[in-house]
Amino acid sequence: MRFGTDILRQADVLAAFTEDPPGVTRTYLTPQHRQAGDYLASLMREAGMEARYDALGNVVGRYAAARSGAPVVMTGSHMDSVRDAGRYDGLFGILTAIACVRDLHRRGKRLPFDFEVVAFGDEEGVRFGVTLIGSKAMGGSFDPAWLDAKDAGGTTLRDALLAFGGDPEAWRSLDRRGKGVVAYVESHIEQGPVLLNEGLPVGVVTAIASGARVRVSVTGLAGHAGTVPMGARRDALAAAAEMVLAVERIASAPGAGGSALVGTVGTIEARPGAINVIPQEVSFTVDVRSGDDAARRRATQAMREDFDAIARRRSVVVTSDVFYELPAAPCDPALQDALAASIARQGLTVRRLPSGAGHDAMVFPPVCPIAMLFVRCGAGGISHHPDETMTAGDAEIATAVFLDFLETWIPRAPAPR
Ligand code: HGY
Ligand code: MN
Ligand code: MN
Repeated sequence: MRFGTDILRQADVLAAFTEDPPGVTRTYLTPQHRQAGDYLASLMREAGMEARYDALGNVVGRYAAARSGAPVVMTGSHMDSVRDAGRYDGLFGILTAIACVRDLHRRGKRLPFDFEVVAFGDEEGVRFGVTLIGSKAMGGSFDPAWLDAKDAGGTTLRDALLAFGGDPEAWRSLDRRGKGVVAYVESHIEQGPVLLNEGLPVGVVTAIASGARVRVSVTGLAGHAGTVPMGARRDALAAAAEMVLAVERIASAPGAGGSALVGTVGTIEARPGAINVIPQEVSFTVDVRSGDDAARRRATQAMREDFDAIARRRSVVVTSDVFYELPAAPCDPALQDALAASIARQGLTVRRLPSGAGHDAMVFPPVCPIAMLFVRCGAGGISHHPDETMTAGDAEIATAVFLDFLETWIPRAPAPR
């Protein structure tokens, strides 16, 4: 194999840069972020690229065009992970692009565009609760208020950036709008079962689902678990449990609208957290997705209204704050067709499919047209889990498709945005 075996070996090396071995957890601006960034920068340089950290800790590799003043094509993905993650989410998109450049450089070939490969430092938002930090700065939607966001230890994003050697005040310098970028094309594992179930190694993404994230806080009244009668309680956790089931009910309702509406409560915390005390404070988060923005907004509103009704009935107080909202990101039809043609040239069936997962690509539409190439996941398509897996053969095919796209796609001048 030209690419696949190396890519999986490199992913194994990166998996060792983790905060909680043998699991894979790598969060923003940590020593593990630095280890992964240094390793990826070394792979980029070996492949014939310039590579550097930018002000927000992303690693930016560049393979210059044959001529100066050429347009820019960007790719990349994220080098951070969720907790107890797999080893291909994000990283595959970086490694496959570096493999393409290594092959071009070995053949002494340059492209009709500057090719930028970005390893984003934070897409998952695990440490500071803010997601897509690097890509949003490049896409022009960075909010400087995030610099005051704090991690669990009370460190602000600003201080963590300074400690990492970044420059928090230079976030504007990352903005790629109006900078000659003509396309952003990201490769990523599917993180679902569609390609696996249909026996296909790769697919072309049609759109990236919209998402909203809600922080919910429920306040009741603590009390002695042995003495407070059931009818006199204001149990914050029992109320929150009803709210969690409301999320599931609303997201599962037939005709809830929109393609693949999903709702997830991924985190919940009860305080004081003692076995013999009625919970007084509960905080949890809701993640709502759909390919249809209106359906996602309707579902989120219905959930919040249910939370209020449950709180009234149980005499507790609930607050809910939508702290993250991103519209669905359609993929450019011409770029989709170019990826489809590259897949067809490999003699493969072309399958177009939506992405239920969010990706760095989804914040690039203000910069340029976007597209994504999916590669099959094994183990039922599981992801955000240690069992996440892919094969060297599929990594080989996806990289060959991406390389074909890079060598055949002709950039148009950047459209005014
Ligand atoms: O949540 C997502 O869809 C992505 O993995 N950050
Ligand atoms: Mn992820
Ligand atoms: Mn990802």
